Amino acid sequence: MTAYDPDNIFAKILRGEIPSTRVYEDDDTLAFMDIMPRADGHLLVIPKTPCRNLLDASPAQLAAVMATTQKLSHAVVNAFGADGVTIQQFNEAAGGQEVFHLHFHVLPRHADVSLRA
Ligand code: DGP
Repeated sequence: MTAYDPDNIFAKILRGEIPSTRVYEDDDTLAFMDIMPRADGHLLVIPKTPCRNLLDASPAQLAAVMATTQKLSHAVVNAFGADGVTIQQFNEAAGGQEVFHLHFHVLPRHADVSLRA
């Protein structure tokens, strides 16, 4: 697998080198709003430590990111009055990944409302 690139966009967001709308942070994870939201409240959860994607992740990184993903899923259901949540996660270009720092999409969902393209 290609090595982790410390100059990927989310690494720059972590270092504060480019702006983002941060919504949650703890010792191990950061969450911020997706710049191209496919649903109102679409956010991204990432580990603070370098990790290219699921195929490169340690059990500890996955545990931390999933715990935050669950916490923020509850938060968006409450904040947006959502009926459900879709979690998306892509690995390598062939798997649809565009930014090569592990991230989980949290997409609040309402009944009968499709995700935007
Ligand atoms: P993917 O790797 O396929 O999961 O797509 C990357 C996602 O990251 C996509 O939904 C758009 C989002 N994104 C890309 N660049 C930026 C950025 O500079 N800031 C923020 N907040 N989100 C970004």
